[in-house]
Amino acid sequence: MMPIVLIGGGGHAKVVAAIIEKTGRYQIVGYTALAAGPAFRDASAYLGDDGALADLVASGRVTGAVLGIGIVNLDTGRVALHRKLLALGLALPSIVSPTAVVNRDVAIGDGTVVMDGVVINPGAKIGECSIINTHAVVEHDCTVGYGSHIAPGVVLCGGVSVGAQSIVGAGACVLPGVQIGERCLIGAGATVTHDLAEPGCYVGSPAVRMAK
Ligand code: JB3
Repeated sequence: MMPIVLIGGGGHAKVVAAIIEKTGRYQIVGYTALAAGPAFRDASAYLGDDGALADLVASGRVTGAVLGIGIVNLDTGRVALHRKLLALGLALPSIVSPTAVVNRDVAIGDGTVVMDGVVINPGAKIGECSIINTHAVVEHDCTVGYGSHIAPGVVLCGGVSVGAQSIVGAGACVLPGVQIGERCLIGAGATVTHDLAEPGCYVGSPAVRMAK
């Protein structure tokens, strides 16, 4: 089993750790975070902040890493960490829950996590370093860009595309063929009925852009 380090010690890491254990394919050596967090009851699982990563790699204690951070701002958080982990030469496996339904000819990028109860249908392409969160539906021929987060209970209808570093909030619904651009934040429960090209925050049904 590949010895891995989990990045993050909060709520999202707790769920990702449970899914990793269910896959039975990885050994979680521990986690790094800004401070010890609730992800693991065993205090010794906390390996320090990211400054500890280089030694963990050099000693051979870990050969892979999984991003266990959910909501962080688009600029710094998960994407910056993803690049840092790659630079350290760590493998970044994609983690797919055994309870997810991932159909044939679906592509899932490295470092992406697919959580419990997700359905991904044929022809869908999920980019690297993304989160497809609990019970989301990603219909046929959808694309989800690099470093994006599809929150719990979202429905992406057929042929939808979501750009890089965008977040589709919990329970939102995106209608067939709609194109959402990069660095968009879609509010929870929104209904997206037409293309949204400009980065920004969109809320409501139909979703409209929030004034800055
Ligand atoms: O809504 C759902 C289902 N999940 C939410 C998820 C998507 O986002 C969850 O309820 C939370 O709102 C959030 O989860 P997350 O990212 O785990 O948030 P929080 O519980 O605040 O924990 C953040 C963790 O990231 C803490 O352990 C921080 O120490 C850690 N962290 C922040 N920046 C970092 C860094 N850890 C490392 N290793 N490096 C960092 O740069």
